[in-house]
Amino acid sequence: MAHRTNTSARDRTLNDKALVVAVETRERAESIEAELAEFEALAEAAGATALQTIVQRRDRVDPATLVGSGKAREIAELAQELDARLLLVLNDLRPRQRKNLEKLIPLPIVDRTMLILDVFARHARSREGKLQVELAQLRYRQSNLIGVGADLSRLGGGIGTRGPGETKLEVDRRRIATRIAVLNRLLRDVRRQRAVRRSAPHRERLVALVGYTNVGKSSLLNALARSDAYVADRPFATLDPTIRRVYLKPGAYVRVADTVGFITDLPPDLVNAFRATLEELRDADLLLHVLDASNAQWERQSRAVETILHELELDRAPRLRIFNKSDLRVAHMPEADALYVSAKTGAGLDALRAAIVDCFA
Ligand SMILES: Nc1nc2c(ncn2[C@@H]2O[C@H](COP(=O)(O)OP(=O)(O)OP(=O)(O)O)[C@@H](O)[C@H]2O)c(=O)[nH]1
Ligand SMILES: [Mg+2]
Repeated sequence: MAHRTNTSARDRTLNDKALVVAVETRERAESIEAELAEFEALAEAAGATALQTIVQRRDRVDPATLVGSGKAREIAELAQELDARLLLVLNDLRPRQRKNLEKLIPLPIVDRTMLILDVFARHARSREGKLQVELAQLRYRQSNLIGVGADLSRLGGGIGTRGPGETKLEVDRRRIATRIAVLNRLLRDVRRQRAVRRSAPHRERLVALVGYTNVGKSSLLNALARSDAYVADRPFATLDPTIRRVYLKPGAYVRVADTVGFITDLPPDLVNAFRATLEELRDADLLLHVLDASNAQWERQSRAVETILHELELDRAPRLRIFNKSDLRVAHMPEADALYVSAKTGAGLDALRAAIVDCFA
């Protein structure tokens, strides 16, 4: 397995102490708790520790500084008191808001998109995955006018600066465009090679597991194929697609593809990164949309997945909805007639195999 080259940068960030800041507008009131919990899980997956979370309630975000400027000064003081090294902001930041906030709070500011990109940078394994993440990071910096030279040296290789290549830290704004062109060329080559491999004919049908991150897609693949794909209790454990052969009934096998998990408000540049990784999905004869039966937010997650499938024009393939982790939630089943399985205990897997057979009958 390939390893990231900048281990030292990763180790250094393990102790990144962060303040989490969010503005709760009225339309966000209902989901803010869940959004913050997910945001903190992302922070953790990126190697940061949330020291404290500051939520400001406002009718709308401040167009100049996101939070009110008084609040921003409070945050600056708190950051100093707690010796925070990083400001993690849940809301989307406009370039102007970022610039003004940076003036008031002398900390590197990392928004949700940068955090997600960072988790990806940290965990991408394949060459294509690494190239994609670096490209998405550079494009995001470019379009949000996030300083590179000065900012990066100030960040010192911490969260929000980590890229799959060490040299990335030295890349300055003028060279970003050149690097983007190089990455695009390299990606085209990698994809061309993969397209050749993919076009090899297969007799067996292709079934793809899709779903929100951390619902148990890889676990389910392992349970079905008796394999050992990587599983972890954190967002974005899987970044590279894996395909395994799965037995359905005597003489009948399918190929099952595991894919990268989805998340709400997936950054557009990452959708593009997904687009390539998820090419396998285009060939799928059936999508298994995996839901987490133990998660109170399963409906919100389900909607996010459906939206992304639609954006990627992947919503034409037949779909089966499957509630995983049924071992954790026996009393309160979200839908009476849905398929309930547990990758952990193996419950419902025979019914799932039969359902797949039916789809292809
Ligand atoms: N109790 C229980 N836990 C499960 C079950 N299936 C998966 N898990 C746990 O859920 C966590 C996430 O599992 P993964 O298989 O990595 O989930 P994933 O959907 O592949 O996640 P990403 O690749 O990050 O998108 C792990 O801690 C698993 O052990 C299940 O049926 N029951
Ligand atoms: Mg996975």
